[in-house]
Amino acid sequence: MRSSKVLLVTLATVVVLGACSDSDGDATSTPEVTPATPEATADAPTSETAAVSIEAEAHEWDYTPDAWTVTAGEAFSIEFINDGGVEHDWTVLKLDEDIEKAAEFEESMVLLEVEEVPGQESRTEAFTIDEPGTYQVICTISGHFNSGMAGTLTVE
Ligand SMILES: [Cu+2]
Repeated sequence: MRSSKVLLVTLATVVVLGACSDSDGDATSTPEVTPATPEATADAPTSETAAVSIEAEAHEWDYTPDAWTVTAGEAFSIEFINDGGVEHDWTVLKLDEDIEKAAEFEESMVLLEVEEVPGQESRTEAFTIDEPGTYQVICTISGHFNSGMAGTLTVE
């Protein structure tokens, strides 16, 4: 009994010592391997999320720019920057749902939207529109469309 315990302790010591000298030997090669992995994984999400990025800056009472173009069936990301002092949104209406005054607007006309962003804040979202066409973009916050917050999203 006693002699086998001693043997076990001795074996464990050899394993620990062996592990120590092993990791010391690998120490020089480990840093070379590590940087390659983050680079490889960083590339993958970028190509997945959106090939095209557009930007819309909101002010009282317009967007800059007020016309954007994206590709049908391909994801795009929209960076919506509210440079104004009150909340604004960026709402794309369904094809052929163009309105001429805010009173015509109904929630059922909405294809997609970057919902209300407070003044001096921004948000980036990604969308995909499959059907080519010319889509009307409006700010749905009361009074804003009538004051001129509208634009055009061309999907081609
Ligand atoms: Cu607005």
